[in-house]
Amino acid sequence: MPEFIGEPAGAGRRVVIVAARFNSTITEKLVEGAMDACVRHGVAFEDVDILWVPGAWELPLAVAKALQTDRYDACVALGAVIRGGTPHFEYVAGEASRGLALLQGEFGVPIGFGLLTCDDMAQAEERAGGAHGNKGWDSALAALEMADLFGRLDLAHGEDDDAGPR
Ligand code: INI
Repeated sequence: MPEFIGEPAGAGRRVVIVAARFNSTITEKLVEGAMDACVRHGVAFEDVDILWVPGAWELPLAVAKALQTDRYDACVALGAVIRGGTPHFEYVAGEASRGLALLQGEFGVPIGFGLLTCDDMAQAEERAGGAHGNKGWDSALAALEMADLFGRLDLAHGEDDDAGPR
């Protein structure tokens, strides 16, 4: 039985990082982590575009616009939603997550999910280069692995057109 597993092989791949400016002390670290993961895994520096948007709410639209260009093999969406005293958190975090999940299906391009949803700033810091690692790095790696997986699948089934990096 054929089995497929991707590797985070970035050589020749084009990546778009879409990041929210809201809670920028956190999201800047997520972007650094994602960028570092891409470059260390072979993506050329000039093949990574970074789009900054106001907040997590804006992530799905910016990702959609980026993927419509058909330029990218993988996408990384980064943001930090921190729980406040009102239900606002639930709407922003929930809709941004849902939007990103739907876009993966729509475009067939992997979107690394680096949207932190935390109770407080301390939790976010732990996940942006602290005790729990850097979720920007993790989500970039996942997106590269998925792009590689689909390349292998296409190769195995003779769909060479899409097999390699764009
Ligand atoms: N955006 C975030 O990225 N994180 C948050 O914690 C947040 N909170 O808490 O409000 C947030 N709100 C802004 C929102 O994403 C939009 O940018 C804004 O509503 C304008 O459309």
